[in-house]
Amino acid sequence: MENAEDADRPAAAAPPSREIRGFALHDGWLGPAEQAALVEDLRGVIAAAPLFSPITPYGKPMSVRMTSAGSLGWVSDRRGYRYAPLHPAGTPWPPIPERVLDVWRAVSGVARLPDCCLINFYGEGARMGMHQDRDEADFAWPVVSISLGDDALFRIGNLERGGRTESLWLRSGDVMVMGGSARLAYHGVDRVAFGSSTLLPRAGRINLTLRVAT
Ligand SMILES: O=C(O)CCC(=O)C(=O)O
Repeated sequence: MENAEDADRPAAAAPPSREIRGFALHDGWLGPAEQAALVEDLRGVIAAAPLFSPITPYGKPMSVRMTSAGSLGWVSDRRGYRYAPLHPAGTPWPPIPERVLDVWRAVSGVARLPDCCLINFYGEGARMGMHQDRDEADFAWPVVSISLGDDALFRIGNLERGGRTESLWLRSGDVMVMGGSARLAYHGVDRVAFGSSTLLPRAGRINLTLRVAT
């Protein structure tokens, strides 16, 4: 078990291949075999904690389906956005696969491990509106994103809603660290190029975001 001293000690982070507005990109961090192994791990997670279709607190259905691994999962319903210890079916979330934690260890630059891995599944036509990730207790911890499957057009905004934005394509195997000045930047996914990857047998995109929620 991690003690407080270990948790505080920063870990060395692999240098990113590029940085856009503080979003640190590791292009093609995971090779095809590693991506396939991760998908197998995620099949186990989804068997224990099935994907569900969340609704926003305003009653609008989200187009992505989601589930989580870890001691906490992110949920959204009429009661609001929050981290919850149980899946909507009332069961605990399965542990975060070790292979996923290995990515965090390599790129996050911190020794504390995430307590939530949010799994977003984008089927045909799914997207994610511009938002900030701000349901976590302490924004000093980064969020690490892993992309698997179809290419996604990811948009980066500003610390306030609106203003000039920049977009980039996230491809299968790409890893991105949202920390420091990027941690509270608005971001979203405008569209997914459905069928652009052969990683998932019926196409689609999986995005994992690793978060320290508490
Ligand atoms: O799918 C992505 O690349 C972004 C996901 C995201 O922004 C989120 O889960 O908060």
